Amino acid sequence: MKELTRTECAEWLLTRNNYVLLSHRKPDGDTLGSCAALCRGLRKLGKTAHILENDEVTHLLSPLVEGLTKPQVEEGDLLIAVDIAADNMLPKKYEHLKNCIDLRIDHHGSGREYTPTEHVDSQAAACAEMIWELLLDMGVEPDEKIAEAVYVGVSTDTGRFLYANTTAHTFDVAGDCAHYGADVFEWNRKIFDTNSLAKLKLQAWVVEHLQFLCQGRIVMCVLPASVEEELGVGEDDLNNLSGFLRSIEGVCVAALLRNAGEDNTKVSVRSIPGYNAASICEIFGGGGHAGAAGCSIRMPLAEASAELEAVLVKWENS
Ligand SMILES: [Mn+2]
Repeated sequence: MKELTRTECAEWLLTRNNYVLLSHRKPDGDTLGSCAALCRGLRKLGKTAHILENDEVTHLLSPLVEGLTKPQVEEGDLLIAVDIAADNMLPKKYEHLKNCIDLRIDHHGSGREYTPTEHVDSQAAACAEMIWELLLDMGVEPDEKIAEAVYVGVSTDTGRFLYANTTAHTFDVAGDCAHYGADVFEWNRKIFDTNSLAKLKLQAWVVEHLQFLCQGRIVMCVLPASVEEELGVGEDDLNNLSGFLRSIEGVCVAALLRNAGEDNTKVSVRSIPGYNAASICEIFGGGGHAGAAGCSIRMPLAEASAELEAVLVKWENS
């Protein structure tokens, strides 16, 4: 595997053609914003570039990739994975492509190598931050659409500049995006200041049904599938629900438990600095980051909850 610096990556892209960009499963603002900005930038340079259609793009983010996609790979296309940490993050539909990807551009330091060439910067808060620099290196004059796509990537991967990954450089890139005409207010409103009613009802339910442990330093909530159904919540509404629990004053560790099939429970853990969510999830064979991690417990919801509670209390007291 060959690692490329930014300059080498710019050179790699400038000397080739016919690019197909891949986003990850459950595509977020960063993978789609990065794909959109790179695709537009390459087109500005006279290259042929497309984003491979991803069935899971939500209606909120679909405007980013509008007019840039194509349904399948053609002979002679060069495949680039954008913001995809490991080949198991590829959309199911594109699993057959996993050995054909030419380049990975990514900011996941924990990523697994699966391409012959990669450009990875684990210091970047968002992949879109890397794309912005890469485009400038290639001599692309950013336009409003590119700026908007990069802004969506940078703002979403930093939780609107709240997470610990946010650096001065992240703000610089976001500032540049505003300078080049990104409609920052409109995207912020759409992405961060709009909730479905179902999501707010879910948050209300969670507040009524949570359970504090260890004098309120730990909070747990067990969310049965029947409640999800009753409230009519979708995957988008469940996004970062454990982060919502973590935001309660005094809470150091928050855990949300959900049904994942009859005898399986999905656990999502969030923690503040000084507490390691990943080390809790590793006990159950899961993993993630210090602040955000997940695991599955092969037990029905109630049993898994009792098991996790015992582990959390023991862990907090050790
Ligand atoms: Mn990302």
